[in-house]
Amino acid sequence: MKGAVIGCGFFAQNHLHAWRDIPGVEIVALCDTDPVRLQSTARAFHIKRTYSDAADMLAAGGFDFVDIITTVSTHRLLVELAAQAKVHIICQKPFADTMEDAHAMVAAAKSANKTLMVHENFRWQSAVQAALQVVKSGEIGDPFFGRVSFRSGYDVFSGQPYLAEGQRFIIEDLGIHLLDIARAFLGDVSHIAATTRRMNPAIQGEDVATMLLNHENGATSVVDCSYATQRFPETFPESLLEIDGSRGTLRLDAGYRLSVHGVSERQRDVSPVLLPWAEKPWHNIQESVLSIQQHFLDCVTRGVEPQTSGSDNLKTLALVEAAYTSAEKQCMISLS
Ligand code: NAD
Ligand code: 89V
Repeated sequence: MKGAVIGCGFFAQNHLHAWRDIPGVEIVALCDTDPVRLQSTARAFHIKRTYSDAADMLAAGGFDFVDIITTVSTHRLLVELAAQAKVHIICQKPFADTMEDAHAMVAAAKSANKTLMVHENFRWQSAVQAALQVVKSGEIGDPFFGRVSFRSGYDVFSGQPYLAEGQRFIIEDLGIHLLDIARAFLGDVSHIAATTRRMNPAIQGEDVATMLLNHENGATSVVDCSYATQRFPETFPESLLEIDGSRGTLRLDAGYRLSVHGVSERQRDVSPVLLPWAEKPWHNIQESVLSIQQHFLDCVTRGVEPQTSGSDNLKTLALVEAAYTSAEKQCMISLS
């Protein structure tokens, strides 16, 4: 399978390392509007075809899929161009700025009869997958409560300066991952209520959010995130989990410690592997990039819908929108 990449910035380096690790896939073309990033990435990954215009690259073709690793405002245009070029598409989160754009992208891929997956990688972290396996095995019974928590004081702004500039920050950038994890454990959501706060005066958007979710199956979850939490040891970028079921409980605590109190009581270390190109503390996220890209290729090859397809991601994106509305209006929002 041959692929092309649009966007050679901060996070694209992880995608490119991961593509190189997956047997049977080759990235044959690169595109970035920034010539310096384009050429340095092409040199680092030995990619010969380079383009400053995505339309030119897609017109030239010669690949089966495109990986879009640009920031959100460009996604709709690039996804629609890729759909017109009849290639499969994997697109970074946040998928869209508006629900209208998200629906348009899903429709474009559908009419081209091509796979469209959102690169929603947090559920693919190995520690989260280990916890999901316990719940799916039925060992803790019917889950009725969940907590997904990410609290950190890590400086994300030096690597990703745009995160400090938007009117929206933590729900749109990070909460979106945690809402997707809550959906993976407890299913779709009927109502959400949220509060937000900005603690860091140097940024524009909110850096603290607390969300309460009613799931369609009757379960409740709390999804809380903060980049204003000075803690020791620092847990970036770990998502901590609590799941209570009718027959037991599960905890994913700091330091990747998974505790299960079900049929038996046990604790195990579910730390991610440190891939040769990865570095701590990002190795958790970097490993999940490899896993989600492998999932994308498996689904394209088998012709099945990926877990976080464009159409599935509409539900996560709707939660993000509803969380902001709830925080602004100070009320619970129905998703129906
Ligand atoms: P970045 O700004 O460092 O890189 C984006 C690159 O895209 C830049 O080099 C820019 O020149 C290029 N670009 C922009 N518009 C373009 C266009 N029309 N055609 C070609 N190139 C274009 O951003 P980043 O930090 O790499 O983030 C990219 C995306 O990845 C964001 O949506 C971000 O939310 C997401 N991200 C996801 C994770 C994760 O774990 N899933 C982590 C970090 C970032
Ligand atoms: O995963 C992300 O989207 C990143 C970070 C972990 C910093 O929030 O932007």
